[in-house]
Amino acid sequence: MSESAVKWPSGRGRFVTFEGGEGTGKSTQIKRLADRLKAARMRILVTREPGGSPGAEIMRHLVLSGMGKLLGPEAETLLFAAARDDHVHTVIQPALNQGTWVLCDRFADSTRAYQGSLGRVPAALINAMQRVTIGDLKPDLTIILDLPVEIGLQRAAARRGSGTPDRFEAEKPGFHQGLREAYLKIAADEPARCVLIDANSDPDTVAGRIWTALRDRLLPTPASVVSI
Ligand code: T5A
Repeated sequence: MSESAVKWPSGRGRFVTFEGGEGTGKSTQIKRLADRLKAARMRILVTREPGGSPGAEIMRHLVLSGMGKLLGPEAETLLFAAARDDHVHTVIQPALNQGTWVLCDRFADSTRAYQGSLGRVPAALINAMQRVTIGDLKPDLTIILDLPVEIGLQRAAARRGSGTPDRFEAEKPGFHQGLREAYLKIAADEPARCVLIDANSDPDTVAGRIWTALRDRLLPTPASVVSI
């Protein structure tokens, strides 16, 4: 089905998040999806976490430089939460209210996977922070890109070149394997919201899988198709 044959839902925008381990191709695929949706004359906002608003970008620098790690897992999680609070209230929610579709590179599942499953921050604390930062806001669709850890890390290293690995890229291979498993569990626990995408193919093939998932999940009825 071409984009021109689709009657896109109107009203509030849709919130689509991309998740996965390091180097799984989130940024690459968000850009491709945004280009395709823009070609269909959709209003699209591409954003990211940590970051996405001026205040949250400052927090991004703190956590990715490793300064947050020095404070311990709970405090580091609070930094991510503070960044998310600003991002949700100043950028994501207003855009959705105006009918813009928001494509976000990482969101609350990253906190569950990185800080919850691997950092051992208690779920009760993460849930409490989530109530404050995002309230009832939930992604309409979460694309989880799945890739063997060694391939993701190779891709991330190739992209980085001679640059220094950030705070999470520098973690040991066991951390990244645990991360992959945490995401597989999130996908299995919430199948209505999450789609697991095999990211171990060329970018065009992965983009095709994502497009199919988006079409099936967010344009589910034949009534969405306009004859041309
Ligand atoms: N974090 C974040 C938390 O701990 N808690 C939180 O709550 C949040 C929100 C953010 C870090 O913060 C942590 C998680 C992260 O460690 P980041 O710099 O934003 O860090 O980086 P990541 O989100 O991890 O993303 P990456 O930059 O590692 O990679 P992407 O976006 O998944 O991958 P991408 O698209 O940049 O691709 C990587 C390389 O692979 C190539 C690309 O060209 C690029 O060179 N590539 C492919 N090559 C072959 N085949 C394909 N299909 C390819 N797709 C892409």
